[in-house]
Amino acid sequence: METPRLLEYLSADTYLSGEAVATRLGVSRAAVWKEIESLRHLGYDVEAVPHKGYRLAIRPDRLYPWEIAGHLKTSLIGQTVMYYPLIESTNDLAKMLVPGQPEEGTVIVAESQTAGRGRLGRSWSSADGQGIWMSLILRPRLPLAELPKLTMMAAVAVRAAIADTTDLPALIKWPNDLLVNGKKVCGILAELSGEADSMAYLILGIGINVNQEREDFPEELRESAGSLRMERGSGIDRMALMISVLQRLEEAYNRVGSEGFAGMLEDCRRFSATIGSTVTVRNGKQTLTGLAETIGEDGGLQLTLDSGETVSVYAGETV
Ligand code: BT5
Repeated sequence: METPRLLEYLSADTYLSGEAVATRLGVSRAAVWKEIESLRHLGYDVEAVPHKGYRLAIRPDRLYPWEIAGHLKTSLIGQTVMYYPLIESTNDLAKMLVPGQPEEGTVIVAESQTAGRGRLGRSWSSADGQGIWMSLILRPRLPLAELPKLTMMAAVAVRAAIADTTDLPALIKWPNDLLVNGKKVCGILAELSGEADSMAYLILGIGINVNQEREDFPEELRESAGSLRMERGSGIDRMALMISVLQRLEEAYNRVGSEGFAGMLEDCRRFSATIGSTVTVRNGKQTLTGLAETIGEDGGLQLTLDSGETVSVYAGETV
């Protein structure tokens, strides 16, 4: 999608006459009218007042790349944003892009997904215009064994962004969920793509429930899932949250690059919903129940089993 040229000229504070717009764009008045119509089609409320001209009254609640670019202060993450009103799954598209060696930091964002995915082929409910459904393409120069820690890095970054934008205290449910008041508000799906060496791509799929109401979730999720709006009791500015997510991701990624994972893992422990509780972890055919003691330097969740034995698990889900 191309940035509508008119947006450069229209503002919320002043009126600009049709003639002035036409001169600046070097087009006819009729062409200006057509461009105004296409802006309206994108959801912009362009006010037209006789003898005064045009004013941009309201910007739509859409995650348009040019709006993101206007606010973003990163140098890697989100420098390219691909936007889709409707897509099957942003992770699927990211995987298709990878053979073409996309720029590291490329973000794919959609208003709605028809086949949003969780882990193990589970589906992810992606209500239209009410969440942030995005995939980030990274090319970390790290050994393969370290890559799972980047899922936790994403959880730490999104937690901070939620705190910045909403003041809600999100906690990290090991390894890839964020909970607010016990409700799942975010899930992360990390997938490796490309050559299975240290130059592999990592696709971080992030789904954040932002402005849904209870009825917007399928019935079977209404007990376990929540949105930031439901937990805060008022609507959330998705654009502000999106910007904060990208900025926090860049900070976290830079920090891992310069200092390694220690600080990030410390944040993971500090904001953990898992440590200190008795949890059951399912990992393939294995199911382990024990007290979650801590998250080790290797990213594993350390459990003390009933037998007294201590084990570390590196993947799976806590139930
Ligand atoms: C996850 O999987 O939590 C990872 C979800 C990642 C979604 C993003 S959206 C952008 C990108 N593109 C994609 O196609 N996916 C990523 P998992 O831990 O397997 O949890 C999946 C389970 O969470 C489902 O089986 C449901 O029980 C529940 N669930 C589904 N949709 C949900 C939602 N919107 N909010 C909370 N829980 C949900």
